[in-house]
Amino acid sequence: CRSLVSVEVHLHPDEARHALHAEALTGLCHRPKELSPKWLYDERGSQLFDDITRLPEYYPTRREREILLEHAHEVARLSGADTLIELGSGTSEKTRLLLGALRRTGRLRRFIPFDVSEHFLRRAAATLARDYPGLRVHAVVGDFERHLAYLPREGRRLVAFLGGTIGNFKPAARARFFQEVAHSLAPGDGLLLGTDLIKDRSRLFAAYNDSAGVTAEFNRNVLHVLNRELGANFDVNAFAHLAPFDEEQGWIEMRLISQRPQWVHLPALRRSAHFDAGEVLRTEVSCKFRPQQVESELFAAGLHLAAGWTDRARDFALSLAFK
Ligand code: AVJ
Repeated sequence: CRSLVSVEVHLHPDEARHALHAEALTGLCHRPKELSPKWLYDERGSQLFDDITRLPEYYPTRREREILLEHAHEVARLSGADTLIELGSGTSEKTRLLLGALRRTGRLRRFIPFDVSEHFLRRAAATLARDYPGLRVHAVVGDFERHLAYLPREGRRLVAFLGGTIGNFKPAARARFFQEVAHSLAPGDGLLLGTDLIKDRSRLFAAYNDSAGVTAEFNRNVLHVLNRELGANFDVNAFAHLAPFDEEQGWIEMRLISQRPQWVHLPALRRSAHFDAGEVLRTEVSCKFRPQQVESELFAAGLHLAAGWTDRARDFALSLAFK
């Protein structure tokens, strides 16, 4: 029998390495020094993030699952979709809630996981094809900031962007991203968006500064990535983790703080970077939203909110919008 799994690659490993070089170069010259959060997710980083999702303080994953458990069937019904596209498919359990609900409408035909990691995609695609007989799984390897135009065009599509990952975009990049999603959708296609909501500051803080120190390990792991990929010599233990909430920007900001003055050598970039004592390297922003803000930002991109749900604690929101 013919396999129902296929893989399409738009982002090759050498290209990803080149992007890391370029971004590290600009980011380490930037004031404050800054790195893109996508470099947090090598194999160990992905494992650490998985551990984070089970921490008592880290509520977003549980809240989003709670919303999906309760409302996936409405999402499926309202979307009328036969094709589920998942951007950044790091969430196979939530994927299954959506696939199950779509299958029960009797329309589901295709699942298109879209992710930067070919290795991860191949594994996930094979498992899902096995567990959903008849489902065509077409994995697309790409960067959702650059390759959305390559998304397959056939079928009535529902694009899911879950987990609050949209929070990693700063406002300008977020507006660009919504516009690109809108551009790649046809009338009737939908976007299902997960956003973390503004809440009590102490709970926000605790979620990103957990007492077991897993988030700190996750954050510092990016220095291991730079050591390996750029031949750098970061002294990982000379950087402390802190993730405060920036009231003005409305985002949690993950920082690595140099504990002493130090030089770091980056042979692959042919340069060295100096860190003052107390100097900050920003590794991620994670924006927190008001529900009204999500609706108006989607609207500005030409996407119309059809329904929105939150969990009982109003910690997290799922929004369903159509073009
Ligand atoms: C995967 C981007 C949604 O912002 O909450 C978790 C990543 N960073 N703890 C988030 C993260 C620190 C997470 N996202």
